[in-house]
Amino acid sequence: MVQTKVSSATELAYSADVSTTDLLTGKTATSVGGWNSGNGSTVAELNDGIHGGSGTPIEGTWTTVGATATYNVGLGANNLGYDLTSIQSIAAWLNVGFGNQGYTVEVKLVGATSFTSLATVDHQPLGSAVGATKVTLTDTTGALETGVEFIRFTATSVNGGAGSGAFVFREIDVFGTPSTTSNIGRLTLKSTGSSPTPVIGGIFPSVRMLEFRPTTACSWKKSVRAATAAGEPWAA
Ligand SMILES: [Ca+2]
Ligand SMILES: [Ca+2]
Repeated sequence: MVQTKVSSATELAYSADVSTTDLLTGKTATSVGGWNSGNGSTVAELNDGIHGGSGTPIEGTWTTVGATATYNVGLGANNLGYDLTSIQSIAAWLNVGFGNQGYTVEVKLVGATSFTSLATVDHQPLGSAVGATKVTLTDTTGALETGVEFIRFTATSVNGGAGSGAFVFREIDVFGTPSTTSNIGRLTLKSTGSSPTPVIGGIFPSVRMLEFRPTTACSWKKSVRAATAAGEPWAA
């Protein structure tokens, strides 16, 4: 996970960077909660493709600590979800440090029953001044995660709690391509910490049984593998 963080003392510095073609374009959050709807702020402005101007009414989405928005990015062309290639978030305001930003990202993979943490962002270079911030999340592997069907953003406290710890999102853009590799049946181990590193394969001495749960109706094909090494239990 690579977090690229930039900032500007010019409130509208990143106006031209908002995308109108990312995965959230045209989508309505499937679940929302906790946002501040005062002064014209709406949740829809998180992903409406518009940065917006200065001052009120707010042309953006005013956070509260813990406010959430969940989006269904879909199953994609291959019914395997999406490979997320990057996420871009822009915050901006004319004073009181509302151009700083802090949030978490979680994803739910196709076939999964719960969300898992993808990133924690904390970018507060403005102090209490006017300005804008932009964070871009990428990964050296090319994909932040594969097989993603849902993505959830949760605002966290900024400015040391001043202004109720709030800020003003101007846009969140999520970029990706339809997955071509299934997460179903793939065993993925991740290290702990704020930036887990996926490890595919390896030795799993404690694994006795793998359960495969298809998300759509399918037929099973029995495959028998010849034993190539002593002690391979699946070849019995
Ligand atoms: Ca917007
Ligand atoms: Ca957008």
